[in-house]
Amino acid sequence: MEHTRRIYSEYNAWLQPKFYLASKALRIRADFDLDFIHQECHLGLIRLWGEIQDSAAYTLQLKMDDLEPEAFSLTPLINGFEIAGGSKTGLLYGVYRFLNRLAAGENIEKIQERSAPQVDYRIINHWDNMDGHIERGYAGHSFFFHNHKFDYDEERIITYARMMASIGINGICINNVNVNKVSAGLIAEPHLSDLAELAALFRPFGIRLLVSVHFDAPMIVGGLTTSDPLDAGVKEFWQAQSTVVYTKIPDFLGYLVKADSEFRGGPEAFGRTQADGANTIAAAVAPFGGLVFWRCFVYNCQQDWRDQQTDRPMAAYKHFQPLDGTFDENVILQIKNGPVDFQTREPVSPLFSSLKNTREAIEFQIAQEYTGQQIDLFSLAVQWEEILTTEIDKGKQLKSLFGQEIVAVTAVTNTGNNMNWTGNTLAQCNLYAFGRIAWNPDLTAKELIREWIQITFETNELGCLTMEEMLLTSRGIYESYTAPLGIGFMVNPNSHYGPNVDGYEFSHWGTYHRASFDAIGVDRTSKGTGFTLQYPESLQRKYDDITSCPEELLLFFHRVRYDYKMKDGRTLLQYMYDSHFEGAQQAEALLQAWETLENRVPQETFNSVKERLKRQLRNAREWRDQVNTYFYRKTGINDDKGRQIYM
Ligand code: GCW
Repeated sequence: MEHTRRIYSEYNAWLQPKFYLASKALRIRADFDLDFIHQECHLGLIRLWGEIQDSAAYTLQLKMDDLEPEAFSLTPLINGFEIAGGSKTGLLYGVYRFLNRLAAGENIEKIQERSAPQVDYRIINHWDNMDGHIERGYAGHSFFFHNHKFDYDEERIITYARMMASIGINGICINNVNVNKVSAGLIAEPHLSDLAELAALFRPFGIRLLVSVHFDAPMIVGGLTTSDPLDAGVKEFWQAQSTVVYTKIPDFLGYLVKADSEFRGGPEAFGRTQADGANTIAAAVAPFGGLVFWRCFVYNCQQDWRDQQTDRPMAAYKHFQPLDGTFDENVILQIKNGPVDFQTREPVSPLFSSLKNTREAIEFQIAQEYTGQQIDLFSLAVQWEEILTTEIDKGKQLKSLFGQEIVAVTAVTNTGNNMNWTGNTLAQCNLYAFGRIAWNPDLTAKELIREWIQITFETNELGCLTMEEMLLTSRGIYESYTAPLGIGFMVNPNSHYGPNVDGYEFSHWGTYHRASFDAIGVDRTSKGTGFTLQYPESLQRKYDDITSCPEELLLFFHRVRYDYKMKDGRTLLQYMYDSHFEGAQQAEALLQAWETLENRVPQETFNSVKERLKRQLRNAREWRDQVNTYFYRKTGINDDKGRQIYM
């Protein structure tokens, strides 16, 4: 037991002992074949109660019941409690949910819940490279790989699997979508045997593994001269190699593919369509019940900034919408939540409303690439709630597609080998919220944030409220001192942290704000680039008309003069100035709020979060000054309130 406690306490995250409730006398009863779940339950209760005194009087009953496969129910009984699941995995979810609710301080007699996930696949994507470096990783190195091979601490993997299962994750893709020559070999020996061993560690937790595969694997791994998906030899390669994979790992979930995207090979290089590419690989895994997650992040990343015709957000739709209905049943198109690239604010990708006969996965990014890099505070739950409740067609919200066209929810994770998993302890909240929202998109940001705080910290109501307020406001604060109104980017090239207004303005990535002396933004209306035409008519009209376009997306859809009057009467320019001055001030308020939590959270957590909030404040001031100076120099117009702008 000592040993197990050590695992829990070393890795500071939910499901770790934040406090011991008084030990409880109870007996756990389970069907004879539920050993593993019984153990997990026992372990969790020991964690919370210090010890369990065996007594027949109070019984915790674990059982299988007639529920949907992954569903569970939690029911208090007279002198006992019942956790039931529609399958072993369902029961395991029930056990973790029960433990988490106890950890949040709830009274066992009041815990009652019945729950089933709305989508079948809830998946974490790691962008881990086999050399150990994580692309867009802000919490240390990979805990799977080191030095071009598998290299992991088994205990950490088990703790991780438990953590992920406790929020309902059932699929994990362990390597970066940017597959290189080494990781292309994950589907072949010698790596495949190691992959099988790792899969075995996750299996008891109901988690199936996937890997990102290289579209050119037929050449890299198979030694062929082509990867043309319609070539007979290429088809044979995928079939033979997949047979090898499934022989080793019969419950392998499948492949994730980034093709024709950011210098990656793909079907279009051979004059074939995205469907040709996806279907060839899908046919190879279909006999084994495998899936192909095919990313829609396809655009021209070699654009000339002089070219005003090409509009990057339009690309995914252009490539995929015409192919609707032509993908095999086991292909799932994986679509980023917005049409550009995980910015602080974007509209919802028009692919969601326009693909009618294709199975889809929505892809979020928990790794805070453009949202503060786990230095600046940014609660993604707030952003996700907005996205999921966005209207995508006459009164229909995006989340209504869950369990319909959207069969999977995926996200790029924010974890690494830092002791606390996510670098910034408060960023754990995003990881937790992702799993919960993938399970149930009706949960609000406020609920998710509160749950996580209560499970993770032992603090009084005031402490909880302080943290809750910090997290709830964090997204708006970050947005206001960076690139608000949907304009996006303005970041330092490559690192994507810190301000650089023209950092991407004359580059080939297609992300231009096109600021001049009198206006800023790209006209994406039906009279401009035509992007809005990719939406159903009601939305197209809403976005086209500058007066009905949601103001927070103003500069995503419209090119606007600086003297344009915003809804509250301020000019656009004044709005920009205010936003940056106020955002930097609020960043300071975040730091002050955190300072009130000293002695209410573990000292180490207090110190490291404080350090990050100080860095955030420096960052916010830098953004404020660079952006304000930039617009002052373009326009020569002063701030109404006469605050300091550097000339
Ligand atoms: O936002 C970009 C990132 C790349 C990433 C790419 C993608 C893994 O900057 O690092 O590549 O998106 O989603 O494929």
